[in-house]
Amino acid sequence: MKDYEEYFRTNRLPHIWCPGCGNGIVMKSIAKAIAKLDLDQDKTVIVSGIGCSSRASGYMDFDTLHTAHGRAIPFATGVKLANPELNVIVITGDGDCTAIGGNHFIHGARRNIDLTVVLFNNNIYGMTGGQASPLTPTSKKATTAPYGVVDRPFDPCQLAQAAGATYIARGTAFHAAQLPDLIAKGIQNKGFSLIEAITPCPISYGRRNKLGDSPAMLKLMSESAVPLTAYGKLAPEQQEGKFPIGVLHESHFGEYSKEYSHVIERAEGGQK
Ligand SMILES: Cc1ncc(C[n+]2csc(CCOP(=O)(O)OP(=O)(O)O)c2C)c(N)n1
Ligand code: SF4
Repeated sequence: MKDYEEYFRTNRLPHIWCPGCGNGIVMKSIAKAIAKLDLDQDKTVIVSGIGCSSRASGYMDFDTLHTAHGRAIPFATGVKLANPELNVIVITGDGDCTAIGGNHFIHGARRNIDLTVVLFNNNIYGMTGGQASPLTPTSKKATTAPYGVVDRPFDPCQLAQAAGATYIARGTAFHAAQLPDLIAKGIQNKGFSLIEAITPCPISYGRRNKLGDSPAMLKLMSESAVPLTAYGKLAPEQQEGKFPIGVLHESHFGEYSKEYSHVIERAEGGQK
């Protein structure tokens, strides 16, 4: 079994991330999950969109695809259908996954295609300087909402569950010891898996919203995140400002590339 550090392209360092950014914690958690499962490096593909978080694919020593903004899931779908033996991991930001890529996200989950989507949720468009995303909480400030966001954010985990994803988990950069296990379970699920990783962006989000520096943002995560079972026991008013972490949903449904192979067999056999 390899040490997780062997999964990085160290010649690509230093990375572009700001001091205090949580993206490195989430990227390391993906590498640790791969090391834990001892995945074949030559059969593991990492696909990302565009954004600060999506730059992670360039630092990871696998076959990697840094695609177009919002389009990581379609590219990953193509990779998986072309070679269902591959482990395909998607790295995506909250804007990438739920704004411009929102429809792909919903339909990836609906198909239950075997992708492991790690959603780096920093609640903002980090790379382009702080525009609001569909996961920016109501009343928080963004360059596109200097007086506060009016829209309600949606919950990407509930959205994925409603659309048909068969494994859903949420973790945070503060709970760095738990995150690799949540990701590893997602990789093991033969279907569409979502791991929402809540991560601090002190520059484009925290600063504008007076949330303090990165340690202060991590502290806030530690106070707001509650393990699922304990969260379920809280009264609605106690749940205010808090969110559940851990494995949130598991179910079974036919995996898309496998189902599609039956279509190919039928077509080759001349059956309808
Ligand atoms: C089609 C297209 N539209 C817009 C952009 C500009 N753009 C680059 S990254 C980005 C948002 C990044 O935010 P997010 O996906 O949340 O990732 P983060 O940078 O926060 O990790 C945008 C709008 C682009 N590159 N391509
Ligand atoms: S802008 Fe935010 S998300 Fe992007 S590298 Fe800086 S801290 Fe990280």
